[in-house]
Amino acid sequence: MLLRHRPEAAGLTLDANGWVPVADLLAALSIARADLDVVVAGNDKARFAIAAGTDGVERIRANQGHSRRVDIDLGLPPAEPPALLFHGTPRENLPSIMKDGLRPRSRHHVHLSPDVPTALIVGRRRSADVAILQVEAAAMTTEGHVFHRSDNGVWLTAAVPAGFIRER
Ligand code: HQG
Repeated sequence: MLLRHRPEAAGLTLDANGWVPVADLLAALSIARADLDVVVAGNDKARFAIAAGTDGVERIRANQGHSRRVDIDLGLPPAEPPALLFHGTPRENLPSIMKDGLRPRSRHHVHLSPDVPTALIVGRRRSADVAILQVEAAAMTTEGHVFHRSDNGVWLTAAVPAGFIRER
């Protein structure tokens, strides 16, 4: 939450790539390093990365999913996606998606899953009635759309035009 959506609520400032010193986060949350390690290791989606910078300072960031209002650049290189990627969404969104395509909404990117089971899990966060969409990702790249793969395997792109989407 703090690292992706409201860092300023805890007095934290993310650097341009979304990193914050581990020591600052521990101080802001009043928790011990061991507690943080349990959270990071136990996270089901490997949401967080910890790395030492060239200055020797250990920093932490979220791997993906930042709010658009948090102005950071993950610095992920463009990546060649597989032929198909998947997206799980409440069925009620389908008319709008088939008209306007997939939009990033409040996030920096549209999030796409590498397989159907993962897309189902994402969709079920929001609804019991989930539609699974198939996105022709490789075809999108031939028309200039750029993809990135986050460190936890989520595929990111700016938007998906409706023509590349069909329901499975
Ligand atoms: C929908 C979680 C109508 C879109 C998950 C989705 C994921 C449209 C919702 C990650 C639309 C946005 C991302 C359109 C998009 N018309 N509905 N034109 N375009 N939508 O949460 O993909 O916990 O921002 O289908 O596990 O659900 O954050 O995106 O239902 O990996 O780490 O608008 O969030 O990870 O919802 O989930 P979200 P998402 P974290």
